[in-house]
Amino acid sequence: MASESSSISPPSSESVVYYKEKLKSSLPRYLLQDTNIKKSKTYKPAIYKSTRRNRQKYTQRIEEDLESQLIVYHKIYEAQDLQQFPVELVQPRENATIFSLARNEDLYGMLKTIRNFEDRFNHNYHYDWIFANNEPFTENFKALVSNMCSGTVKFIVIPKPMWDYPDFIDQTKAAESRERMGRKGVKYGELESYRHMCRFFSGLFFQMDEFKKYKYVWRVEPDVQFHCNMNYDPFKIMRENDKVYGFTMAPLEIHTTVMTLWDSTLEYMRTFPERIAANNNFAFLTDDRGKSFNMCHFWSNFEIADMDFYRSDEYMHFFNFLDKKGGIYYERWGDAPIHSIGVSILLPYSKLQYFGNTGYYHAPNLQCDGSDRMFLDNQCICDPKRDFTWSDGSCIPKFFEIHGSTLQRPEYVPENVKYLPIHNKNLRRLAMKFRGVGAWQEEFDFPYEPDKEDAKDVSEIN
Ligand SMILES: Nc1nc2c(ncn2[C@@H]2O[C@H](COP(=O)(O)OP(=O)(O)O)[C@@H](O)[C@H]2O)c(=O)[nH]1
Ligand SMILES: [Mg+2]
Repeated sequence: MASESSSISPPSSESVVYYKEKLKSSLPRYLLQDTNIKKSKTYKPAIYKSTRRNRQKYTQRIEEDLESQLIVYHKIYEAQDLQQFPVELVQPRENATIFSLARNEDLYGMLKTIRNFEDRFNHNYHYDWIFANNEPFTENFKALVSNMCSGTVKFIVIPKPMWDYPDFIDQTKAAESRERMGRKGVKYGELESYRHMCRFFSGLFFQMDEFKKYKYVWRVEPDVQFHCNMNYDPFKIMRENDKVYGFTMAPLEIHTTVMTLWDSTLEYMRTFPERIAANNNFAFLTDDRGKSFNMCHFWSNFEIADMDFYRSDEYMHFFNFLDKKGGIYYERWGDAPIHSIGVSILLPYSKLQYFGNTGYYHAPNLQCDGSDRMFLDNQCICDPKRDFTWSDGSCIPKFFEIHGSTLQRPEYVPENVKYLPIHNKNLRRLAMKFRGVGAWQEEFDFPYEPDKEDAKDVSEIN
């Protein structure tokens, strides 16, 4: 396989300056529509070209929106404003949407995030933004949020079956487990809603009608921050490089929430070896050749994904298998480990994309890596000393170590930064002893990239 670099090079500063000057002189004006779009004669999408074909298309879109009984707010850009933009600034966009799940009480955290996300990225693209809630959003939420977004905004009430127990779950058992985990102080252990949320993200959201027309989604949570500009379109990176899953950070899962997730994963791999991808990312998930889960997972509060994969038989078969095990409710399996395991065993690792230098922050972790040049070009305001990505508790170094033969880690990362198997005291001791040499990894025959034959071996390991 050809060598590929996973770091993103921002566009030249000349072009950034050019964009900025253009933006200053031609900021788009917009109108905030009220919900009664049927009466509106001025409806136009964010990127509007006044041709007969477009008019027909968008009239049809209004009708579809009304049919689906959604409350839809649209920002209206006047065509002449857009024409002043450099073409690259607004077009072409990728077939993608931003997505936030939020409660009404998340309003101010959401506004803070939107303001920041628009300033750092989306004012260049005006990507659509979908907001979903298990309850109706208040008028106040919709008005303030719409006012902050630069693209078309949609508010969705999640259909009840997508935020409820499936038939096969024993709700008494689930309640007992919540009570027990709550008593033990497991984070979110007592929360029913948290489990519905995890299931919704794991296997459901992309099936909602509103998502069907989009290929890519970028998940953004209330209260997260971006401390660097994104002077490029990550969706474009995904498409041009045929990537399926984009991530920033990879911390360790709380092991008490996934007590049997690994057993179920191995059972899946044993039962359906033909479904396991060659050259996959399995080795990322384990430090002992598959015996145990090392708790490494991509932190899904930042996630850029190709939803065609989520909607595929490959992923849905895997999700349904795990769903039936009941661990989402009887334990507290999160969407982050479920997505991470899914993309790691069902896809070649070359489909996974690390996004560096975003300055992304979700409490308590910060991604603040990058070269000096990137810090300048992207106007980062985070402290690199607080970077979690390449620190001891992070699994990102492991991702690059195990795929080192074909995947170059970013040049700016010092050579002495190594993955430490945090979750396992014995392995950690071994790694500390041989730190910098990588001998502990040889002990376990790394890099380990199981192909279909290897997947069968997993049964022998266990
Ligand atoms: N609508 C709705 N959103 C929720 C609920 N619980 C969590 N969320 C959203 O789900 C995402 C993850 O929840 P969060 O509390 O941040 O969990 P954490 O990131 O794992 O600590 C955030 O976007 C929340 O706004 C809920 O009960 N209803
Ligand atoms: Mg969160």
